[in-house]
Amino acid sequence: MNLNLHPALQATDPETADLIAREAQRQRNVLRLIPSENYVSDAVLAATGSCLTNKYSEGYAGKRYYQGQQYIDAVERIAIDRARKLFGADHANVQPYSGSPANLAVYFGLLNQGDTILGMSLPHGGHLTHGWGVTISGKHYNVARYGVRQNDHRIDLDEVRRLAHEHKPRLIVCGASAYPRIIDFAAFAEIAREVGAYLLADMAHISGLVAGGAHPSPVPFADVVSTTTHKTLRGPRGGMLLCKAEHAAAIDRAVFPGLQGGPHNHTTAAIAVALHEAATPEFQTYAHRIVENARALADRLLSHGFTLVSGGTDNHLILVDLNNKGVSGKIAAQALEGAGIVCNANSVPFDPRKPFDPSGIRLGTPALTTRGMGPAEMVRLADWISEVVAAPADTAVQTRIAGEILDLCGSFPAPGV
Ligand code: DSN
Repeated sequence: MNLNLHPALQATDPETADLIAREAQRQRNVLRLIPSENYVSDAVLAATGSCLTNKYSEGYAGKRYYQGQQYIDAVERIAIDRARKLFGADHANVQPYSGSPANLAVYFGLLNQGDTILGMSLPHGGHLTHGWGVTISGKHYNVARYGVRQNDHRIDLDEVRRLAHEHKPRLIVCGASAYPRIIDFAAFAEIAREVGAYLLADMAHISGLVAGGAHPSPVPFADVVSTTTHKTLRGPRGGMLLCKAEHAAAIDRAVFPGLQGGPHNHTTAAIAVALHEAATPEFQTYAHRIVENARALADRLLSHGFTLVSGGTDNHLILVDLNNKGVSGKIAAQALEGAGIVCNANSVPFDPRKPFDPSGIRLGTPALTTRGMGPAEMVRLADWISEVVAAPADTAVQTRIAGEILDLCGSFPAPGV
C-alpha cells in the first residue's frame, strides 16, 4: 500500500480504507497460489497510485487529441521501448486495458467478422477469449477448437495440424491459462504458415517466465503476441500487444480508436516500471525460481498420491486432478482456504464434472516465489495440502494449519502489503 496516500484514504473514507487494509492483511497472512496473481513491488504500486490517473490522452505519443501530453508521451514511449527491448519485438502497444481487450483488438485488427479462428478449448486449458462460445470471440467468429491428448495431456499438434487444414482458419491462437507444459511456438508457426493463417500467441500466464528466460519466447514466431502485465510479469493490471512491423498500424488502430478510449496512464507508467524491473538479473533469477518451486511442489504432491494433469509441470502452474481423492475442486479449494491456502477450482481435461464445481484445483508459484519462498517451503505446502484434502470437513485441521501458515508468512514478508 502507498503509505503516503493511506492517511488521506483513512480520513476521507474509513469504510473503504478498512476494507483495503483487511485485504492487505489477507494477502500478508495466507499462501496465495492462484497462478495468475502476484505481489507487485512498492515502485509499481506507487506508479499505479500516481497522479497520472488524472490525465486524458486519447491517441498515441505525438498524435493526441488533448493538450498537456509532455510527460505522458514520454512515459508511454519509455514503456514501449522497454517492452520492445525486453521481448525483442518490432512493435509494442501498451494501451490495452487487460488481456481480454488485447485479444479482442487482435481479432478486430486482423480479421473480419465471421472469419475462422482455431483456438485451444477452454476445458483443456485455453482462455475464454480464444473462441469460447459465450464470448464475443466465440459469437462473432467461426471457431474450431483443439485440445490435449487424453493419454498424456500434452497439446496434440497432429490434431492442431489436421484441424488447421480442415477448417482453414484465418488465425490460430496458442497460449493457455491452465496448461502446465512448455508450448512449442515454432510448431504452431509452421502449421499457421502451411494454411496461410496469422498466429496469435497469448503469453499472459508466462510473460514473466519469457522475460526471465525460463520459457521459450513466442515473439520470433507469432504475428502478434498478447499478454497481461500482472501475472508472472509482476506489473499492474494491464495488457500489451507485441507484433511484427507489418501489423503495427492495424493493431494500433484496433486498440484506439477501434476498441478503447483514453489509455490508463497510471497503468502505463506502472508497466514501464515493471518492465524496468523485469530486465534485471534479479528478475531472471526470480523467473527460474518460480519454475523450480513449481517442480518441487509437484514432486511432493505426487509423493502424496495426487494425480497431476500431464504428470507434472514445466512452468509456474500445476493442475491437480482430484478424482482419485474423492473430493471436488470446489470443496477442496474451500477447505484449503480455511487453512490459509488460496487457490482456484479448475476443470481438468476430459472433466466428468461441471465447470462451476470441477474435478481439479489450479496451483501456481509466482506469488510465493516473490515472497522469497523456496523448495523447502513447497514441501511443507504440499504436506499441508495433502492433509486438508484428506479431510476437507475437518475444521480443526484447517485452523491448526492456518496458524502454522501465519507463522511461516511472518518470515517471508510480501512487498506492497
Ligand atoms: N483469469 C485469468 C486466470 O486466472 O488465469 C486468465 O485471464
